[in-house]
Amino acid sequence: MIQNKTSLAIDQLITRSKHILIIQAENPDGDSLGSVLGLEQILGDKNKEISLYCAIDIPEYLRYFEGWSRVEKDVISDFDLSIIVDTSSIALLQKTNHNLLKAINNKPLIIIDHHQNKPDIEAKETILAIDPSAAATTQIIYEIANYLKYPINKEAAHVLAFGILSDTLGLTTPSTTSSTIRTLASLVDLGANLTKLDSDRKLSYQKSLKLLKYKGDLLKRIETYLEDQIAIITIPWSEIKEYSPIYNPPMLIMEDMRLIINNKVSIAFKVYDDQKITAKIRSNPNFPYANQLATEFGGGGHKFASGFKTTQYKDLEQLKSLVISKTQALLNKPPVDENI
Ligand SMILES: [Mn+2]
Repeated sequence: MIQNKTSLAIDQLITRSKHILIIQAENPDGDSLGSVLGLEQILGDKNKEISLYCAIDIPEYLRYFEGWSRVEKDVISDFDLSIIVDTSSIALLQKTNHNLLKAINNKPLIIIDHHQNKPDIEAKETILAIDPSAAATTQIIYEIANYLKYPINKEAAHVLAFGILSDTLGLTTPSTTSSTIRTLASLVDLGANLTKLDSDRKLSYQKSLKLLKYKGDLLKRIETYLEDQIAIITIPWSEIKEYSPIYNPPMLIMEDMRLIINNKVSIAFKVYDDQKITAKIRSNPNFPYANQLATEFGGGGHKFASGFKTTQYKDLEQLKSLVISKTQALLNKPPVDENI
């Protein structure tokens, strides 16, 4: 829970501000988008002028969600308060315009976040509203608005619910608590439409017939090694040229590869025409070494999602056998019990 005095301090800053800039970090997701759109509604109803900023484009998979296009990359400077949502780490604001960062530093700042890390963003006057026990930033926004008796209109309730469902994968992650569910229940009372959220999300899965047939080709080409523990797909340059502008080919089948019985790690190679080869690595919870594997080849990432790029290999077969042997070494590490 956010302390009452924090909410009251937030209220004071908002009351004395006219133009508020709301910022997402460089990894926008459903929760951060729901947070900015929810705040846009709630603070808009308090007669504030609102601008939404994100240094990078909102990813395609979120664009079915109405309102995403109001998030801008343009830098504004005439705001008098900024609010950063869903991160408190400066490492996620590296692409943010330098002048904008300076302006943020010189004005009051509110950070609303639910991540565990130690906050390292600081401005002239900073209020931290951070609660790692919350399953989503939108949950915290609801709690603050509710405490301050700020009206939460139907649209706000809908987008805040979207944030919760998105970060909790539909209330199924270990971060989901009874208070997450109570918040969602209140948002439903206020007009969030869960049926619409789900049908909109399913619409975003629609693909052209051409892409669906191409996915069929890719499925047939999956190779597996070491009793299906490793699954590999290779995308040649001709297909990168043809399909990448409409869809990133590995994303068509990597989830299916992970569902192969015994699979621990899935790798998609893209082979370019200039000796560049990229690898996207996704692993299951029993193989939390995706980043270690990528690091061996000059890349990086997270325990279950990583990647690398190389120009050192003339042919893919050489790289592939090296990747397989490095993976085998990691497979031989003692088993770990990992929570996701
Ligand atoms: Mn979040």
